[in-house]
Amino acid sequence: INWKTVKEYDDITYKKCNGVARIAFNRPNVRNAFRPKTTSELLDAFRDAHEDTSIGVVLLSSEGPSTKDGKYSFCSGGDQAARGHQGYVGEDGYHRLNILEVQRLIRFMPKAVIAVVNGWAVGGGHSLHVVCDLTLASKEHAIFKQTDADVTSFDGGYGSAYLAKMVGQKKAREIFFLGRNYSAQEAFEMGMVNAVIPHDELEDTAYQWAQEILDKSPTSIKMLKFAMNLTDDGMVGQQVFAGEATRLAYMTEEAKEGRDAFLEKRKPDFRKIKWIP
Ligand code: 1HA
Repeated sequence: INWKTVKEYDDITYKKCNGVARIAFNRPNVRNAFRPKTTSELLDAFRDAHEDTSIGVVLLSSEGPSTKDGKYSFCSGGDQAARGHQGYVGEDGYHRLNILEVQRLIRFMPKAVIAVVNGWAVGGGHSLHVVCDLTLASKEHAIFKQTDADVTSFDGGYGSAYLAKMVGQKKAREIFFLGRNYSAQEAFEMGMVNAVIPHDELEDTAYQWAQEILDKSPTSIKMLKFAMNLTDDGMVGQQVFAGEATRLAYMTEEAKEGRDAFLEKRKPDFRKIKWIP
């Protein structure tokens, strides 16, 4: 895969190749925990991938392993060393929780986002994989774990409530209430992982899945993602889905008539349009 670096960051790497963007955590020595700088960089990269019309699939991955002990991690959630009394403190001194904005970008992006879990997916890092459209996990190194209740945190949105839709209420409560470790295989059996992949093949497999998606109709993928989001996202889900419906309506003859009539300062002639059942 001929990845080209898009932009240099401190806490993440950002590359593109052949319709695929790869955004990866790059703090392997703290298990890829995110601090405010990390989330700002993630927002910047995700916004670029969102706007880039040549990109159809985003891989959310991680660099590693740790140079300290050779262990792999996807993401261990909020950096506890950067945590103040009201949130995570950035260089500007403000307390923030903007990983939730990253979650929303993933959720509402009109493209597929694949979590490539090559090691620990813990706390807010676990929630990130939950919100991605698909999850691929390393057979040898992926470990799924929810530590929110160990550190007085709780992702009460997608991380928990949406997880419960995915793995069932009992299992989701077990994951959060007991905070145990789950292997890639166990996560697969629960329904929160799409495939368990030998570690050495994980990145290539994710890229190959992305290429398969890129062979599909972009409008179909987008509408299907938003349709599947809709019932869980309330009025915002309806807004996002309906926005795309509006775009399709704009492409019709009657939309052209409506626009032209306004610009020509005349009454639109919608009578010529058929009421197709
Ligand atoms: O839930 C939310 C939010 C909810 C709503 C709104 C916003 C939210 C934002 C964030 C979050 C959260 O993410 S809360 C959950 C925060 N994360 C954690 O509680 C996980 C903490 N880490 C661990 O439990 C373990 O490190 C581990 C299971 C991921 C890995 O264990 P392991 O392999 O035994 O490694 P360990 O020795 O513990 O860690 C290696 C190094 O990485 C340590 O540093 P060192 O002693 O080498 O100097 C360790 O301190 C560091 N590290 C690991 N995770 C974090 C971390 N440093 C800071 N923050 C971390 N999360």
